[in-house]
Amino acid sequence: MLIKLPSASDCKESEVTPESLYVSRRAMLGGSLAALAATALPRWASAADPSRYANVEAGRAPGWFSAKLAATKWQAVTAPGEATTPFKDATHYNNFYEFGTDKGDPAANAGSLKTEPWAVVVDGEVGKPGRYALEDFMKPYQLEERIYRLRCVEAWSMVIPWLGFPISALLKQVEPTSKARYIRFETLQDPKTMPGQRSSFALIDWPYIEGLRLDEAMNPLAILAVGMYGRELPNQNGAPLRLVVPWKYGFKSIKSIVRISLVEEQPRTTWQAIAPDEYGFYANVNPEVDHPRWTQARERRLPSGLFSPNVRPTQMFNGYAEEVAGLYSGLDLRKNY
Ligand SMILES: Nc1nc2c(c(=O)[nH]1)N[C@H]1C(S)=C(S)[C@@H](COP(=O)(O)O)O[C@H]1N2
Ligand SMILES: [Mo]
Repeated sequence: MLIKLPSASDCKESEVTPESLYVSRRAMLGGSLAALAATALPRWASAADPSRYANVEAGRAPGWFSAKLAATKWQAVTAPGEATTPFKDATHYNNFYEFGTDKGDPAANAGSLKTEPWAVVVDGEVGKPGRYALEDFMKPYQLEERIYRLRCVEAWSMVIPWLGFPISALLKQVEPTSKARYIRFETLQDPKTMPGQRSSFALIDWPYIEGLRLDEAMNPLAILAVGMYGRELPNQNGAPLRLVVPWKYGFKSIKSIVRISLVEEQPRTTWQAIAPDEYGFYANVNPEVDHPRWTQARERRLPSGLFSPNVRPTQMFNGYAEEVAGLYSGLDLRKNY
């Protein structure tokens, strides 16, 4: 395959689509699914500044989610000076290879994902392992709105208002043993509803796996999200439960989680397994450490077009250095990319 090298001065979409190079387009079968529901005023409009949520498509939240929403801590973390990415962009420009390799594929195909009922297994080095219905899994947690920058390793970025809770709260519930050093996350594996998993060409060894060091997972910025833009997660964004780690490249933020394990050894994560020279376990956003094929010094903030590419400098740890730099003191970030 011919790979066009981007010049150092730009990061156009046409030149940086690295992750999809690894997943065959021929995998995609089936057509478009569920017609989108009509736009409606979100139910929670009174709970927060409604102007932030103009044009958010109404979802079909399960009862437990609606109940939680009423007790949400709105704007628990904001992104000062940043405009929230329009809902339309955040839900129609996605990476979710289980549903295809083009940015529009997840929105077109993820309607087949069945998110109810949904079970989450917690196992490994924990005092309290278990298998929970999502509704029960969520019981102990208050939802918080976290407005975070999301920076993909492909050099585009967004600003998304998530609804979730800190992983530290989960760890308190499940009681990691003294042997636990990492947390490992696993996405649903279901070739029947995930057409990308039916491909015999894709290099991804399904299911998608991600992981964090335990101290990274304990950082208050690391959350598990069940919603965004004041509603439940759309399927293409990783419904019904996903990770969000805002100081790391987007591929760490694994979608549609069915299993969370506390483990002794560093997990073998999906992108690291595919191309270890390009994608590391840490994957901290770092403008000074380039990807072998393009610069990471800049990013395209969506929405971004030919005439207004909206390119801006990338910030160390995606702008969260104050909160997370201490996790990596003494670590060579060039070697541990
Ligand atoms: N299971 C799974 N999780 C995934 C991915 C994926 O392909 N499969 N893509 C990752 C990548 S590369 C990015 S940039 C983010 C994108 O999240 P978004 O589509 O909600 O913006 O999801 C991440 N989580
Ligand atoms: Mo990504």
